[in-house]
Amino acid sequence: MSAAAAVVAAGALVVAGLGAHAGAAAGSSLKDLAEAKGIYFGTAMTQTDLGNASLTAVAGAQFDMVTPGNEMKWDTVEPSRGTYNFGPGDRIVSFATAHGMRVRGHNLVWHSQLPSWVSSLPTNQVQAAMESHITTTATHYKGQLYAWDVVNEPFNEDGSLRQDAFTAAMGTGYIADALRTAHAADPAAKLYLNDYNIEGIGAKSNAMYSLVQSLKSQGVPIDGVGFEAHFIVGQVPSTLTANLQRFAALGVDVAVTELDDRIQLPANSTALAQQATDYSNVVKACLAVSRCVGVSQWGVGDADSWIPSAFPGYGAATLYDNSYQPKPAFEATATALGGTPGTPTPTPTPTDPGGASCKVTDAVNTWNTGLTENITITNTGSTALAHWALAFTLPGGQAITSGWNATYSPTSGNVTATNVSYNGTLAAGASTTIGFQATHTGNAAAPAAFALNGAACSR
Ligand code: 9MR
Repeated sequence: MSAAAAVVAAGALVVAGLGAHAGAAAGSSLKDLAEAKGIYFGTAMTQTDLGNASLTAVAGAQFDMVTPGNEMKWDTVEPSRGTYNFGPGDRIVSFATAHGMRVRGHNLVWHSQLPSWVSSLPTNQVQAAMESHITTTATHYKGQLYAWDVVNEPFNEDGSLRQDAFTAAMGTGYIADALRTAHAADPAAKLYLNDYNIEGIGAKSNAMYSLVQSLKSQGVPIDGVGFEAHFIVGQVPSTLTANLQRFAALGVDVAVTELDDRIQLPANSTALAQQATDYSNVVKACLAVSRCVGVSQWGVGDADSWIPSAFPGYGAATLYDNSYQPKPAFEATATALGGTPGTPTPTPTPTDPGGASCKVTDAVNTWNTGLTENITITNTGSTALAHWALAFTLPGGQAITSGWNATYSPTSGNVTATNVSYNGTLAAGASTTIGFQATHTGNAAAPAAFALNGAACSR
């Protein structure tokens, strides 16, 4: 990497010395390169990620699509029947909006991360519960999402339909019903079926293919198929492009939705080089299929990946290492997207709190068991915010009991205060004041680690 050409400071790409390589390619971000090719390049992000300034700097600079890792799943959104919790998902949408990213909703119907009340319902109540969950959730996010994974992971490895509460109640028909219900609630969102181990041609992808063919022939609203792409290094299926192509030929979009490429730890340079080839091959497969709309990786960096906990001994599965430095796969991805080989990859640095685009002043009033806290947030950046989310950490023993001018979730620990309808817009230089009342058990100190839309705030 040559020091002269490109660095990322505080999440913004600064390109210098382009010379003969001027244009979209040299030193460009993944999203710029992808957009120049007519696709997106995305990542999964969780609510916890929003408080990590290094991560959000990379995410905001490099990706133009966000999939909430967990925040729109049934167990988060409707933990008990008819009780909805959109705060976590809303915070992901706010971050995305503030950074010019689109959002893939994930997901409406899935056998996993399904609250137990659903699987405990009498069979004849499951359809109504599914339809209300879909209608309420898709209506809440109407107009805010690019796409929904309406049904997630419906198949077993042999291509048989996975047996769950939904098949028990409705048989295969639950899939068409879910798609129609989602379409009625948000006609503009692209509606997807999403699964893993369907990237190459085989029994499972054949089953998905037949299902999509049948749904299309019945006029069921289906717009796309998501290929998760949780790969093992060196094992990207050779039939990937042909498989994406045959689905596209059915008249649906295709997308790589959860790309990662796991390596047995410790990752050596041979494995990292193979991973670079793998990422490059996946991007090339998408670019080769005109209805492939984009590629998303699952987690911003290796430290955020689900792999080490799900596959002990494996990891290093993403484009960025544990310190958010780009790995060989990053440059290979940029090159596959049309970047100039050998040009420096942007080196993200954690957001410098001194360069943060926000300032917080706060005042606490305390009594023996309680306190009130008023917080004034100033947007010290140069662009207006359309939505904001202020993350902070409450001292141990404090629990918020009520608040004003923001919604607070959760009520202790790492809290996020999200704008309400009347104060979401925060012009450059503008301030807004919010507050809350909390109980405490002896420590009435002010919160710490304020961050606005992921950028650390000065105080
Ligand atoms: O990334 C998600 C992780 O945080 C959860 O623990 C896990 C639980 O199932 O789900 C992960 O995301 C999954 C996604 O929703 C669907 N495809 C497989 C992903 C990895 O498990």
